Amino acid sequence: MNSADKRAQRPAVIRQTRNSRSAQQLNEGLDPGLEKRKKNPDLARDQDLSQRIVCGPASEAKLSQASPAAFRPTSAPKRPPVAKGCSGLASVAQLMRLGRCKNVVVVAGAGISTASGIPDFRTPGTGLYANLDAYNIPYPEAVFNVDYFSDNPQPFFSLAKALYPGSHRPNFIHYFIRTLHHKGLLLRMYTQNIDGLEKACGIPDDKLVEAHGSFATASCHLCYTPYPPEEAKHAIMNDGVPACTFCAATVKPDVVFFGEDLPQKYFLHTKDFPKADLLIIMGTSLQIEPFASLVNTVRSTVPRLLLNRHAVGQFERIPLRRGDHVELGDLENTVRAFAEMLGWKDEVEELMKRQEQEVCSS
Ligand code: CNA
Repeated sequence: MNSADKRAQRPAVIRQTRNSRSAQQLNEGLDPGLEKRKKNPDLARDQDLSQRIVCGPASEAKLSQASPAAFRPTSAPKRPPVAKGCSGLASVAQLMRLGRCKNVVVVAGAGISTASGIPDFRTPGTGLYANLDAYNIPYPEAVFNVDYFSDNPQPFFSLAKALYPGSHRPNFIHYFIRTLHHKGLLLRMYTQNIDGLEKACGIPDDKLVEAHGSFATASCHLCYTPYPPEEAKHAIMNDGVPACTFCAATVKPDVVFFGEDLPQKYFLHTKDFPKADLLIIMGTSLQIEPFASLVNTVRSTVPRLLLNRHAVGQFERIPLRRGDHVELGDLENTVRAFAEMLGWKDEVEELMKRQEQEVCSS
């Protein structure tokens, strides 16, 4: 059976692909600025940021076109930090203490794992996009471009070596989310992260949607034949290239690349978001679709709390949507403050200490 037959035999499913507009254009060969960006990586980064925003909801696109500088990593946030004493955090903590939030949806990105020592994408200086020289690629997103991978898997494999689960441990933020689950308040966590730290801290599988896949499984990037994940890891960690046992094409961990389908579990969002009574958005720049638009699908009366270093997406707007709250600053400090307001700090710390000790002693 050839790979086309194999693809035809896959069950009919609803498909949603991971996208940024720039990646889409590159896949379609419609990217007139590519040559210029190859010569000037700074221009590449700035263009990628602004193009990606345009692929969000139309209203957001309008906003970003009017003020593209707001999305540049080096510019100061437009929104001043919220004054102490009347912060969004305190308002939401009060709602939670009153028992008004029993179906909490958490949407997270790379910013929840920087405290575990894993760089995010876009933080200037430390983010992976600022440190890609060593990978010798024409533009940052190439590392997650499936066509580029087909020709040259090495840049992704080099990055994978750093990101493979095992060398990093969950931090207070992950354990805070697990505590939400312990208290019966977590409807679901939607993460863009591929580091596996949500599972490592004990958030159960049925409460977790890893929207951009993970390293837990691996398969052929062409015919999708599954491949033993431990063997793939062994090959990649030893600078080898795992090859498909069926068609000999390169195997990759099932991390979702630009243009690839999101896992079927992602579609739980159609049930979860309308049911949510609180949305917490943490550590994401909300630049990757379709994930970024999820935050617009809760009911209009539902409070949304953004915890991040700077305002992103619709949260840059002033005034905010009624029920929107923003708390800016270092995420671990913010989440510690949140836990304290809820009276959960000791519990989270205890849970974290116990589990991390168990891991150390096993
Ligand atoms: P991003 O675009 O790099 O954005 C991260 C956001 O978090 C930025 O707005 C940062 O300002 C913010 N942030 C970072 N550290 C902190 C901190 N300590 N305190 C407060 N805010 C902070 O990453 P996104 O997740 O939005 O982009 C989606 C990509 C990133 C996904 O496809 C992931 O697969 C990919 N990624 C994942 C990991 C991981 O698994 N840990 C690491 C790097 C990239």
